[in-house]
Amino acid sequence: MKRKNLKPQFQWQQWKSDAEDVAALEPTTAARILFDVLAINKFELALLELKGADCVWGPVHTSVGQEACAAATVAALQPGDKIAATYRAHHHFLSKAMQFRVDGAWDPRTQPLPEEVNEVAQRTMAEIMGLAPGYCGGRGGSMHLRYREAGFLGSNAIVAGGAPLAAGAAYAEKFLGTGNVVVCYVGDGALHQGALHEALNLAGLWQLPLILFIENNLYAVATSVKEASAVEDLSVRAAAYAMDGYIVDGGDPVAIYQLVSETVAAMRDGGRPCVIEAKCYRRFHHAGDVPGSAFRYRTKEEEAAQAKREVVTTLPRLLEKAGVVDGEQLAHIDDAAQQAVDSAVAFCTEKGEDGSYRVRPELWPGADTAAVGMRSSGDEWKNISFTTPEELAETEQMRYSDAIAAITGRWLGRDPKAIVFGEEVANLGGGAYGATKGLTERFPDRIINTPISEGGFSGLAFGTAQIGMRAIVEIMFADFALVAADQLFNQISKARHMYGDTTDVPLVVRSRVGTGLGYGAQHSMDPVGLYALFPGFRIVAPANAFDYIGLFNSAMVSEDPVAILEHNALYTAQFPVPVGNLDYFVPFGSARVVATGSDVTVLTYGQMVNRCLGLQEQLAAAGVSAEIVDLRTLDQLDMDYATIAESVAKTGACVIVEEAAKSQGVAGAVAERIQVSCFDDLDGPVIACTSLDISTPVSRSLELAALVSDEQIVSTVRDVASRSWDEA
Ligand SMILES: Cc1ncc(C[n+]2csc(CCOP(=O)(O)OP(=O)(O)O)c2C)c(N)n1
Ligand SMILES: [Mg+2]
Repeated sequence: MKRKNLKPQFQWQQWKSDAEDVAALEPTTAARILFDVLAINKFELALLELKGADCVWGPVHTSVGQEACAAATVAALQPGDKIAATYRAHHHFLSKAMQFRVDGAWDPRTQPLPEEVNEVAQRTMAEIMGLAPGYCGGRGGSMHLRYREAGFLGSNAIVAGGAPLAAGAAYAEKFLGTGNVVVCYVGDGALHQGALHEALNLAGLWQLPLILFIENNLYAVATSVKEASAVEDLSVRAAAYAMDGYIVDGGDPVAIYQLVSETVAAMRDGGRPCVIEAKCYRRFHHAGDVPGSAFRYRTKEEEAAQAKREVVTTLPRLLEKAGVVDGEQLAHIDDAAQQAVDSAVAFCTEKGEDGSYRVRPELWPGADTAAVGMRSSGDEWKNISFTTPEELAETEQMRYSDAIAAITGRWLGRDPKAIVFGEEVANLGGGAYGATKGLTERFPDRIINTPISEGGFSGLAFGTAQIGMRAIVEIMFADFALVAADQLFNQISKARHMYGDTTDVPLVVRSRVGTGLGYGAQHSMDPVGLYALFPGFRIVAPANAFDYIGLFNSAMVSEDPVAILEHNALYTAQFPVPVGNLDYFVPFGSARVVATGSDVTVLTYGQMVNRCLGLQEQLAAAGVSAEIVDLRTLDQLDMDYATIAESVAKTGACVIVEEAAKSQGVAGAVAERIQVSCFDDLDGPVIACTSLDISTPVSRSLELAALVSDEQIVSTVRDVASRSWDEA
């Protein structure tokens, strides 16, 4: 056996500064880093005091001990660079926001504190305390901070959840040629999450301008790195993703600054992404002001040894020794930091008669604003006129899948920032089912094949959308949404509301509903109820090519995420579409009566519209006059209850027909609303006619038995029409 030792292709280095490096640091930069370190430290201690006075709702995850990881990194960034952070993010946020508001010309050694710094401290503290003047109106709080203008894309309460978004932001910066880079902060605990590895794989694959900055503070809550990982130097994993890895002392801001400066400069020039691992330590337990030793997962001795390394004490001494600041200047900087924090405390709180702090009551957001900002204002469709099929004279037949490819191509041609991500989308002559047919040749840089990582590329697409691109994500089978669930639902769907309506999420997620193919339990789900659980999503299920084109056009204008559910059986079907016109719009929130009737209202959507229309004759033969309504938009906020109510007022009876398994559909929620709002018009209960409440079996006979059948639809509609509720 021949054996050969292989050399890793990528470098893995440890950086440590010496006196020369300190002396070489530009004095204003050094002073600025020191100011940030002191301000962050004082800010956190003030926050803990306010927590003690019951002024902060929720956990306080402080960055005490880790201040330099933010201060020295941000000092090496440009205002246009972006940060995506973990939930322990006060330090990143304060540094980035202060950098944005106060440029590098401010010398904290001698000049007075700029009012902008006070404002940052005030609004950051207000956000963390859940108060209206905060950056997200108090809704996001500490774990969901966001300040778009400053390039702070969000702190994130899902460990590693922000990594795909960071990779996506980096993708967009590279694609748009801005020269900006993205820093993604995570803790050591995040290194064991799939989302992080999917993001790193994509960043390495596409050589994105991304720094993964690991603050390895040795613990994730009370679990040590040793207990969680076979390797303690987590940056070794960088090599697996074609990245360089670096280890640096989190208490060595000079090394951090130099390292970030050099790697960022290389990246702006097309260099590869990297992983920086800062070995650091948090003074306190995971949250609050008690030390970790109180919970016995670390010792008092370890904490005492680490306390000596805290940058808040070492950096002033280091800079004084190097002659960068003198004693008087140190006092000036320390004072300025204290002033900023005092101004924040005074802004957010007042002292009660007993001398204790309390929140200024006028700063609470009004209860009436709790549900504000779920959706965009709708202004994006303000100047758009909508079309009905009746208005279009000349039509031609078009395959449903061809309509998808045609309208996608239309948008890629019209909007240079539109882009498609998905598995195999650039292969097989148009993806797994022809939805990108002919587009790879026309738009080779925007039909992007992804590795099999639904969470990674959905989150990455979300990140591109945060930087102004308009991404279309194809999820090959709808069931795979569950693999991407954190990105689709915790991140994409919640982002607008969670960040206090400070962000648009222009993203289209297309997905195939694969029932009736013998693909079984994990490829046959109709996920409509899943998406509907998260009201950030607009959901459409076009029943024909005409609606597909019109609804897709509306989706591509939408500032909210839109899920388009495409039933497999539709792809090969032909439908009339207007000749030579792809530019008409079908509105969201507009159901369509596709057959009029007087005995019973049948609400349905997607492929089931065509099935129900096909059963009209049988129903008529049974003496039933059914009014069939294509719901078209399926999320509760957009559900067209006006059209539904009008129909129910006429018929007095209602059946909801859907192919989804009973507990995975929307019939339950729709029925509840109809029963409440149309109670006086109804002769009896609203009945749901759905597939069995099981995951679809493979066996042809069992799949048939599972899915809602024509006989079942006809008999249910007939029974409800004849007011035989027991039979229905
Ligand atoms: C997906 C997910 N799992 C678990 C948690 C609960 N949790 C919050 S923080 C945390 C520890 C994170 O540790 P680390 O990444 O090392 O960051 P650190 O707290 O040390 O800064 C855990 C388990 C979470 N927020 N998200
Ligand atoms: Mg940790």
